[in-house]
Parts: sequence; C-alpha cells; structure tokens
Amino acid sequence: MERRDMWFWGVVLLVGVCSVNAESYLKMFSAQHNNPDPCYDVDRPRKCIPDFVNAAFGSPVEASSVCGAGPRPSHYCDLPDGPCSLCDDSSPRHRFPPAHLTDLNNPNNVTCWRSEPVAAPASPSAPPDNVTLSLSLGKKYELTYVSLQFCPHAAKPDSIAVYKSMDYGKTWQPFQFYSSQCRKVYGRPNRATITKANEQEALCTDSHRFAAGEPPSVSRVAFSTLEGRPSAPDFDNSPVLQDWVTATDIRVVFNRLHFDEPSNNREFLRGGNPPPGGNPQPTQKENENVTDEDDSFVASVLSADGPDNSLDPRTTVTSSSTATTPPPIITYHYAVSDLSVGGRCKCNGHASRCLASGQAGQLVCDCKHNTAGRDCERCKPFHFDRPWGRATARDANECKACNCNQHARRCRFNMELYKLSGRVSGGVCLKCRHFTAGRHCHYCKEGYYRDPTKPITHRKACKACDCHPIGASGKTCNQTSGQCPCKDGVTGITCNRCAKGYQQSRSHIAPCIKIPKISVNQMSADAGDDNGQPDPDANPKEECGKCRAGTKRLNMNKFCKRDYAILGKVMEREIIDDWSRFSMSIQSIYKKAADSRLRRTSNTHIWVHNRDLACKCPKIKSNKSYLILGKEREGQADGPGPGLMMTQRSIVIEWKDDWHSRMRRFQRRSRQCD
Ligand SMILES: [Ca+2]
Repeated sequence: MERRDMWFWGVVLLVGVCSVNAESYLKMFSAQHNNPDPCYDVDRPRKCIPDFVNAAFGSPVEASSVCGAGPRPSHYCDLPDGPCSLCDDSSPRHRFPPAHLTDLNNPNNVTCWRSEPVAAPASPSAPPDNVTLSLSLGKKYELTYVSLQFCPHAAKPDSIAVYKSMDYGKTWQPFQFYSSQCRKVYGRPNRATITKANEQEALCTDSHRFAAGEPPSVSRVAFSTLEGRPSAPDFDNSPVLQDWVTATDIRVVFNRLHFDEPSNNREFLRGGNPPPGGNPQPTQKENENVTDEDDSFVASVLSADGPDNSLDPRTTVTSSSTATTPPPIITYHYAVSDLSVGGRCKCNGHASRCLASGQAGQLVCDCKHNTAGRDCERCKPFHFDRPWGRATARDANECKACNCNQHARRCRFNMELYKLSGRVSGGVCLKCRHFTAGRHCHYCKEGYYRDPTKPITHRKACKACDCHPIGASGKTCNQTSGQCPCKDGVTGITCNRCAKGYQQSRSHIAPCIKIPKISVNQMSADAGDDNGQPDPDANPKEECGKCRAGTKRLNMNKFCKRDYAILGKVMEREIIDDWSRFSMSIQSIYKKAADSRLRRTSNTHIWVHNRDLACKCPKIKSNKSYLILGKEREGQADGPGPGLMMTQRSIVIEWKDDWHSRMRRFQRRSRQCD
C-alpha cells in the first residue's frame, strides 16, 4: 500500500511536469476510497476502475543487449570523464540485467540496466543502434504515461522510439518518438499538432533535449499518452482515445545515443578521443539537408519496427569491435535505471480491481455489472437483454439478464427488437423448455394450456391439451382455458360428451347428432335441412369452404372497395381465447380513410379468428410481410380488442418486393374509384 501511494504521488509530480492539462487526467482516473464495492452505489451499478499503478513494476523486460552478458566481461564508463568499470553478468556486484528496470526505484540504491557498448557513429547516416527493451504487462492496461529514468552519469539518448502492442506482442504500433532530428531519423515533423482527425498518431519531439527545470541528478524522458490530444477531457466518450491508451506490451528502441557534434564531443568522450572515422558535420546542415543518404537512414530505423526483422533481441548488438578494444578508451552505452508505465488495468469501467487467476497467475479483471472476459469486454452468459457497453460516469451500462421466466438457459440479443422496445429490452430466449414458447417463454406452446393455479415461472405452468380424438376438431386447445375445439353438438373442456339436445352417433365425423324432434308439423320442414346427410360443419376442412375475398389476386375493383391498403411485417402471435392476435409494424400505407388511425412506421395488432386461421383464410405467419386490404371498422363492434380485424372479406397477400411500383399505380388510379 505504501508503495502504491508513493507511486501515486510520483505520478502527480510527473504528470504535473509533463502536462498543462494534468488536472483533467487525474479527474478522469479519480481514485476511489473507503467503499466496500466501488462498482455499486448501494444497489445501483456505477462506473468503477482499478487503482492507478505502475504497471511495469515487477513485470518482465527483455533487452536486446546486456552489458557483460556475452562470453567475455566488458566495460562501461561514467560521463563525462570516467571512471570506467567492469560489467560481468556472472558476478553479482557487476551485473546490470533488465530486471533492474522494473525493480523498486529507490533513490538511495539506484539499480541499472546497461547495454553492451555501442559503436560510435561514424557519420549521421551510420546504421541505428536499435537497442531494444520489451516490456510485457501481461494484460490490457489503459496508460497515462511511459517514463524512462537514465542512470546517474549516463547519457540521455537522442533518438528513442516507443511502440505499443494491444495483442500481446503480435503487432506493434508507434506510440511516441524522441529525436533532435525527427524528420531525419523518424520521417516525422518535429512537434506536430494533433487534431480530432488524427488522435491516434504518434508524435515526434525534440523536447527531451531541453528539459528545463530537471534536477541534474535525475535524467528522465516521460511520455504523457493524452497530452495535446483534443478529446482527452471527454475521454469517456472517445473510443479512439480509449483505444489509443490501451496496451499489453511496451517496446522502447534506442536508435541513437547522440548525434556527433563537435561541441558535444567532450560530453561523451574522455580526453578528446574522436570516434573512429568520425567526420562531424555542423548541426544546422543536418537540419536543412535531407539527402538520399538520410532517407536510407529513416528507412533503416523504421524498418527495425517491422514485424519480421531486426527487433530480435540478439541481432542489434554492435559491440564486437569495441569489446575487443582494451580500456581505458571510453565506450558509449545505454543505461536506464527505471522504466515505468503509469496506468490502470483495463476493465472498461466494470471492475475496481484485477486479480491473478488460474495456475499461470494470469491477470484478469474482477468483473461486475454482469460482464465477463479478461477486460470485462462482453456480457456474461444469459445477460443479453441490452447490448454490452463501456461504463461511463452517466451510465454504468450494466448487462441485464434475459427474462425467460425460468424456462430457458440461453438467450441472444436482437437489435431490431431492442430498438422497437425503445432501447429497453432486446433479449430473445432460446429453446424454451417446459412446453413454453415466445420471446420470454411467457406462454404455452401449441397443444398446451396454462394451468391457472401455477405461476408462469413454474415448471408445470403449461399442461398438455387433452382433446378427445373424436369429439374435438383439433388437438390445439385454448392456451388459457384449455378448452378444446369441439365438433358440432359436442361439449366439455376435452370435447368428450354430447351437448344438450344431441345424442351420440356412430359417425366419427359427427359424433353427436341432433335428437330428432318428433313433431308432425315440422316433419316436412325439417326434411330439407336434416335429411340424414353428414353435417357439413362437422369437418373443419369442409367447414372452411372457399375464402370469399380470394386471397391471391388483387384488382382495381377490390382495391376501391377496401378503405385501407397497407404493407406490414407480422411479428409475434399471441392466442387470446378464440382469436390470434399478431403484432405488426406498418411499413407502407397505400390507402387509408380520412379518419383512419393507421400511421406509417407505427405498430398495430391484427386479429384473426382461430377458425379462419385453421382454414388458412387468411394464411398468416410470423416474421413475414403482407399486403393487407380491408375495412378499418369492420368487425370492431364485437371484436376482441383494438387493432385491425381480419374477416373473410379482408385481402391478405404475402408481399413480394417488386410490388411496390404496382401498388403505387393502384394508388394513383384510386382517384377514379367512385
Ligand atoms: Ca532500477
């Protein structure tokens, strides 16, 4: 805890130096204290973030070059005038391993990583050093800064490239460049301006050469990831910057220790020993003339970042000639005492801490708000009623469980339904069990009915219809009452007995027939109707007859005689007593009465009597679009509820895409309807 606090104040100082906008960064990553669970305000979910840490602390670093790690010991020399000392990786007192970059940075006991000596540049276009440090954070972090502290009496390098990876080192992208020769070394302008159009662009700056106010004992380069980026104050709402600060790995490439300038030679060389083959050029000329030679230098530096070549840690050491050179000639080398990466474990606002998980100790977010994944980057299973979102100060974007009335274990998200619901609910239950059906498993499937004594969430809420094989005209009972559809003259919930005034017959078609009335006067009259032929109404197929309106064809006469003509998409079906109620979204209106309630893009209900539906008169299925014509008021007086009633006069035709222009033609010609 003490260490973390030390870190926090270190960050305050550092960011204060680096940035004019420090306050907003601190606000953005404001610390949360003294709360049992920062992700909830009592029961209400709220945005939460892990503590600000030095993500590099204790993390593994790979260095392409380590002083004294080769077959023979080597030497390094303090600046400006020595002394020179031994590096020998096999001797604990003379070791300078990369682990010293991320150990506890104690000012009273500075520990350093040192590279093998690098060749002095023969000319400004000599190949770059490409001494590389690769730091693995082990998880996605959102970074505020990357900082390098150089060892006492060591040079601050001139040209440094910082890269980041968001995929554990598979691909890399530039994060920041430092150079006194930005254009020449990295092919970028010095101190370019960032606009909203290029907020994910790495900058190059020479500012580290002139770090005013820096104590001489501390030599540091610090990169503030959000500094100068216009959307930083609105970080919550900037996916671009959220992406920009995200990293799993950091790579620092030292390309050039210094440019060989006569006035600076004494800073680096003892006793005025010139670098071998040194042919110093005036600085101004370097700035002005970018020659072909310089271009090749840019290419060689930037290609060092290519995915397939020389970032291999073992390929860039250029010390073979200097290692054999006996001391006391001063040699150049890189020496860093601390590599820090300030930031927070990335959990997208859904966790207040990261924990080591599994045997490998992999770092993962302790996800709340029903989220899951290493970075809480998705909703956990069965919580797909809303789309996943990053938590913001205004909305925690909690993932919500689907409502399946305890009849389904899986569900999926449907954006169309979510939008139709006014962005409230978009979950669709999958594989409803216990004989339930519907988006929320909220009604009984065909052939079952609700047991009114049990709640819908009960495993036995739906009971099988028990329709009599002979007495009933179908197997599907009313889903609420359990009433089976009885043949004429048959009664009972399961259609198992004859109604009053009927008696059992031997016919399966008409199991109950009217008890003949013995009346002399009526004999002749009854003879016409009741002449021993099977009742045509007894068989549902025969009962259907021919749909009067005819559902297949539309002509001008029919168009004129109906007062509305609409194109609608039929959605969910719900059975209410003897009726089927379909929800429908109206997509086009080709005709409507002056006082019509129909509105385009609105939803309405259409009602079809189950008897008509069984006869496919009309034929309607869910999730299809239909052209529907009828009279808006027809059947409403004794209808089951508000909406459009489908009668046998209604015209219902499954829609085909190329009908639109034909319908427009009807629409134009309908002015001639009388
Ligand atoms: Ca150290």
